[in-house]
Parts: sequence; structure tokens; C-alpha cells
Amino acid sequence: MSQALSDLLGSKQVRTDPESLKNYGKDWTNGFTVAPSAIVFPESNDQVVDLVRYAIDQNVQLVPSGGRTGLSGGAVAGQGEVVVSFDRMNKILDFNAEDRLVTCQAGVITQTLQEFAEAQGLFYPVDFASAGSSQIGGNVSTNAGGIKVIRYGLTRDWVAGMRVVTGGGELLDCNAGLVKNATGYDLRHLMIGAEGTLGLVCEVDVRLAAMPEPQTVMVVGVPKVEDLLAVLQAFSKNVTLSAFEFFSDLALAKVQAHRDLPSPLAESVAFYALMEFDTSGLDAASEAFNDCMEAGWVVDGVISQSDAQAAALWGLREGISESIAPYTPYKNDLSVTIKQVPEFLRDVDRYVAESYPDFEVCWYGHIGDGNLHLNILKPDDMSVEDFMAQGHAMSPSIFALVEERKGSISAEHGVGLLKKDFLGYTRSEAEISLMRGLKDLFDPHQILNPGKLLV
Ligand code: S2G
Ligand code: ZN
Repeated sequence: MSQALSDLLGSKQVRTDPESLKNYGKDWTNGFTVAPSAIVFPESNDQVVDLVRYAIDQNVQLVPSGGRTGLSGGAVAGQGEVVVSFDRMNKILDFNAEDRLVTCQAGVITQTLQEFAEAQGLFYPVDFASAGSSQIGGNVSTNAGGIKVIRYGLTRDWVAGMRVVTGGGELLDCNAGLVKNATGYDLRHLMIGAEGTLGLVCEVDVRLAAMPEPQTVMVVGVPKVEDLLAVLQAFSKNVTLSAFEFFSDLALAKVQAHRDLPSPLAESVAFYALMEFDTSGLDAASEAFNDCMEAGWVVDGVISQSDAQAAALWGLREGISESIAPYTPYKNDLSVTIKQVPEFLRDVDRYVAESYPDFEVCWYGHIGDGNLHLNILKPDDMSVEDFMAQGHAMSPSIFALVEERKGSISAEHGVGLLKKDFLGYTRSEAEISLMRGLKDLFDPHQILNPGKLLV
């Protein structure tokens, strides 16, 4: 097959060496077999079309791969698939100031897009810890969220158009950057969040935002989880929040140990809220902070006095994922409506404490979006295999708690391989059946990212 692929794309665009197979056949998710048959590096939309048509003809399965920062196994190739890497489709093709539109090839690194926007005096507002490695094509395919959703929304909200190759080998040009287009089903929005199962995203027309005014960061200590919402309400009443994140004292302790950082507050507190807001709202924020202190919802707080200090405070939140990685955490990325967060978090804590008393629960996430990252840390004396099996075993009980609140078993990380067995806790049979119908329509030969999202 590799000879046929080399004939199709050129030998420099096909790799089958063990190192490449290992590195390009996985993402950031633990615990899945990595066994692709080849890695290909298309350099144009036409080459992607040729590749899909070859795959249809030869019944080859394709796994799209971007920055490989996925956390649900969405870019893992474990069954001899051909991995389609967009590393070489990494150019910014056009910028249109009037429409504030940037046309990116799928392999553009998120941070590159952010920096390009800044150079035009504009702002790409979707941001998260892996932005230095993730690619816009992957961000679109998982509808990436991150730390500024409370103000700017998700990736979906910034995609004005895309060029995407369906599993039938058609190159679709969806929406072409139009603000308004009332001509039937918006196929662009089907492709966003489809995890590469309906089409291979080749180019994205990204709309940019106006540059925000200077921002200030505040971290406050919140002893009781239910008061996190009171704090959110108190601030969001009069302050334009760009972010409202939270993390537990365990999460903070892991970051402090990993990065040798001082505590942000004089005393350790059960939970911390990290807020970012327009500096012009400083007086209103100080007033909200005093109200929260008087109400007993917060016990202490620190406010950034410089960009460097703002970055240091953000490091306490953005450093969590990297700091707990050595504990091979079993990850759950859950969401419920904001109102339900405190009770839901308590229910999950209670379940884990009663059923798995030896497991340490590390909470953090985008509480302003109702999105909690539940990371259970592997005990030192347990093997990764046993721990992952236990994690899978506890998921039905955790997802039952999600289901009873009409929440989501995957808020922003996607379903991929990791959560596909549990899709029914969030999506109805009727919805899943329709999703399968869409899969058959857009990928009639079942060659696109097989086994992901849908069982
Ligand atoms: C976050 C990053 C991945 C993880 O920190 O917001 O989405 O769960 C996560 O560690
Ligand atoms: Zn997150």
C-alpha cells in the first residue's frame, strides 16, 4: 500500500518507519493501541480528494491527525488505518480586513493564528493550554472550548466557512465566509465537532474579534463549592468577565509542587476561582469582591498588578493538566447547567469517596460554562491497566449522575474512543440513530475515522 500512496502523493509525503507510526498514530490520550499502517502528509485540498478517492477504491480507512493533543482518543489509529497528517497544510492563505476573516489551512497551529490576529490588531479568542501544539483543523473537529468561552463562545462561533472533503470524495466549500446565508442546512456546523467522522477539514475561514481592552486577573479563595456560583453571580452582575475558572486545593498543590510556585493566598482553601475581566471594571470587581467577603463566600483574594503577575496567576490554572499528567489521571470532562454544578460536584465526590476511597479526585475547569474536569489520580501502587479499567468501571455511575441532570459526558474533549460506549448517557437512541444516518450519508464507505464517536 505504501508504494501506491507514494505513487499518489510522492514518496516524501508517505512514512512507514516505526518512529513515525508510533508518534503520528496517537494523541494525548492514554491506554489505546497505536498501530497505523502509514502516515501521509497531503499538501493540498486536491491531494486530500485524491487520497479519499484512493481509500474508497482500496477500502483503506483514514484517521485525520492535527496537533495530536486530543484527550478522547479521537486521533488514535489502532487498526492499521492510514493517518492523514495536516502538518504540511499549515499556511495562512488569506486575510480580509473588511470581513475580519483569516483563511487557514487545517494544519495552522492555534497559537500561530492567535499571533497572526494580533499582528492585524485583532484577536482570535479561543484559547487553552495546548494552543501551542493544537491545529485549527483539530480545534474545528472537536469544537474546542478552553478558557474564554464565557465571553467569546466556542470554536464553532468563529468558523465562517470551510473547505472539507467528505467520505464520498467531494470537496465542499461551506458558507464561504458569509455572515448571513439562509439557504438550508448549514453543513459547516455538521462538520464542526464531528471528530473527522463526516469529512476531512482542509481549510477554515476564521472570523476574528476586536482586540480586547487590557485585562486584570483575580484569584479568590472559596471554602465551599456551592459558593462558587454566588461568586460568579456577584461578579458577572457588574463585571464583564472574560474567564471564570476554578480549581481545588489538590490541583493547586500539584501545580505548586510541579512548578515550584508559591501559594497565591496566605492560607490554603478548598477551592479557588480565577477570574479575568476588563481592567476598566476594576472598581466594580473590587466592590463585588468586598460583597463576597462580607457574605463569607470568599476568604481572601489576589489581583494582578502587571501582565507578568496575570500570567503567573493563569499558570496556576493552565499548569494543572501538565502537573497531574505523571499521575496518569483517569479523565472525565463533564458539563451540566451552571445552576446544577455544586450539587453535581458533591454527588460525584460522594460516589468516588464511598466506592473508591483510595482514589484522589482533582477538580478544575471552566465552571463559568458548567464544565468540570474530573481527574482521578492513579494510586502509586496500582498499574495503569488496572487503574484505567477501574476508571472505565466507575464511568457508568458517574455518567448516571450526569444523565439525571441532562448533562454531557463530554463537554469539550469530544467522544473519540474513550467515551463512545457511554454516548447514550447524553444522546437519545433517536438522536444516535440519526447521527448514524448522517455518518452513512457523508461517509458511505465507512472510511473516515472508523470506530470513533459512534460504536
Ligand atoms: C483544561 C485540558 C485537558 C485536561 O485544562 O481546561 O481541557 O483535562 C483541559 O487536562
Ligand atoms: Zn478544559
